[in-house]
Amino acid sequence: MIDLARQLSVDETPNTLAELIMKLADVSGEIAAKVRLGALSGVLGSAGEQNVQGETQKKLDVIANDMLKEALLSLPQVRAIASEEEDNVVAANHGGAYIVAFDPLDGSSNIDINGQIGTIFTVYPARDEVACDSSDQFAQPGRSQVCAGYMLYGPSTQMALTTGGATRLYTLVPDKGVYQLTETELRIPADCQEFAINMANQRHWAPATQAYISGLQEGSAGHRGKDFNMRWNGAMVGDVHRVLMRGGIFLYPANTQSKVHKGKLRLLYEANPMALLVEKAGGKAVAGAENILDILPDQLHQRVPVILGAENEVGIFQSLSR
Ligand code: AHM
Ligand code: MG
Repeated sequence: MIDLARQLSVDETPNTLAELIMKLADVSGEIAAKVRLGALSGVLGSAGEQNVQGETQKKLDVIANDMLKEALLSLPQVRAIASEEEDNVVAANHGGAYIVAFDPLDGSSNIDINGQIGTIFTVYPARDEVACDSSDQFAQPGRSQVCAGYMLYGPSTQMALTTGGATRLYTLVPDKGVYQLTETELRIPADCQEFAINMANQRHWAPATQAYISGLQEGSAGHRGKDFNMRWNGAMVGDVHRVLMRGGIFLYPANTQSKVHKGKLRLLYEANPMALLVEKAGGKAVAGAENILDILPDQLHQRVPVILGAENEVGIFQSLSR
């Protein structure tokens, strides 16, 4: 078996980027150990605070954020970081070549029910013409990402990663804290018969989204001429992981509720890294008419609709959005 460090070297990942990825991997091993112990490690429950987006933080949101933040700020190659749990960009080291954004604990509502949760991360080149602590550091389209990935804390801890080439899958050996390569190249079939969406929001969707989902529900009796199944984890990491492993389409579309009229998920540290992983696995990721990776962000915590997965299926949704 090939471990993460060896594979990064085989992939000719620049040393400074490989070190950064190894640091993220090490911290995720420590987070996974806390998650595995659950109530025994005192990490469950609410932290009693709200983040900049008005969401109540769980203890594990704060713990994971602090662990990742401390580890990344210590690296000379990191110029700045952004996190779902930080109001503003945090400056790190002036000479750093990279900026890093992350959702320390995705799927927070699954923490206390022993459900799937994860960490999502992305790395961009630092911008020399911009101050370290400026949000403009991150005003780059998703196509500029040099690396994107997530760790899924499930029955086993796994990391999906692309450094610009294939989307690879690694599995953590818990006792050793080492990730081993377990899938060299994930591929998403172009067609599918499985979708993931929070159906409770149905009445708030745009007419085109309502029509598209109705077509899936009608199945072989409708114009699509085939049956679809539905799965929903409530954690993007879990739902996107399933799409990467066995295909399907995942949707968190725009809806008319005030907070989420542009979608619920955040462009920088949720939509963009997942979109890159999906595209590198042969899939497609759109926000409606446009590809997620082409969007130029105008705010650090900007939200976007996210529709990703099987190329042809996402294409059908996209054609209805035009
Ligand atoms: P989080 O980062 O605070 O956990 O929020 C993001 C999560 C996604 O993982 C998931 O797809 C979505 O929120 C589910 O939200 P909801 O249950 O409100 O539909
Ligand atoms: Mg999240």
